[in-house]
Amino acid sequence: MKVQYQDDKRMGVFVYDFNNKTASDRDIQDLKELVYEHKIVVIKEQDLSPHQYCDFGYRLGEIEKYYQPMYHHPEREEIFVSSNVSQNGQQIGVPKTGKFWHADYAFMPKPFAFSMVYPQLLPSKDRGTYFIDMSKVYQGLPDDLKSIANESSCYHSVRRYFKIRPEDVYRPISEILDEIERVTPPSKHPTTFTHPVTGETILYITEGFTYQIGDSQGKPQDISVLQSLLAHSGQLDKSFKYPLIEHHEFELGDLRIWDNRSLVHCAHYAANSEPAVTFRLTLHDRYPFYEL
Ligand code: 7UC
Ligand code: FE
Repeated sequence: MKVQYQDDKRMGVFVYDFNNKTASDRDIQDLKELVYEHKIVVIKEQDLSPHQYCDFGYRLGEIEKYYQPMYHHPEREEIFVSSNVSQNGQQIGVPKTGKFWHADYAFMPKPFAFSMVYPQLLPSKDRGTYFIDMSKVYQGLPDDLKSIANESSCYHSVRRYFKIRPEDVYRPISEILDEIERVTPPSKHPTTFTHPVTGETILYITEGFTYQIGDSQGKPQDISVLQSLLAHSGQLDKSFKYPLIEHHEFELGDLRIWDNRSLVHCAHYAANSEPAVTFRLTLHDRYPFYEL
């Protein structure tokens, strides 16, 4: 495999000449190290069946399938399908997923170390992802916010972005809301944690999932503190012009892997409804998600 580095202004590296079939264990190890160090790795010119994609995923870590079957690929339940295309009148996967600032599974007790997205069908333009490096955000916080963040924890829930399923039609909304709280009760994570590999301090908050900040004991704090931390991160900037926001576009054949501990992301969809399909895999590595 061949690694193409970028200038320091943008995250990520490109990897060419990578073939999972012939890759050594050393190559796989190198890839993982690139993800930790550069946060985004785009492997170019990939041509993988769903099975080959999963084979690759299993070499990088422990794949965890999404908790809701509605997202699953019909042949491989490990693959999360984001798609606005129906086949023979049947919707596969879920349209317009992740169109809000989040980190994958932040609302769960153990979020993923790595997320990978492999586009299958792309609109002619405007399909990509916005990313923010939350370790950079932490570094830039004023001291008073830094110490508040270091001494608090946050609560995260999927409730605002839970997607109504076809079978939910005609159900009372209160029943669905109760089900969300039962199946995915809020998760509590420290507001900052140390990345187990890079040692960086991450500000772990997302506009989509984080709904409350608590003191060191978890007692609710004024919401304005969380709002102010979110504002510093750029996640409230609807124009996406905030300096730490990076837009990374997709090209067919790209397989993107990113560090889901340090980055928050927001999917970017074309305004029209051109067909778009991506396959996602989410993985754990052999480290705890965070060290306290
Ligand atoms: O449909 C979606 O946007 C899925 C989202 C609520 N969860 C993605 C994840 O992995 O946290
Ligand atoms: Fe996501």
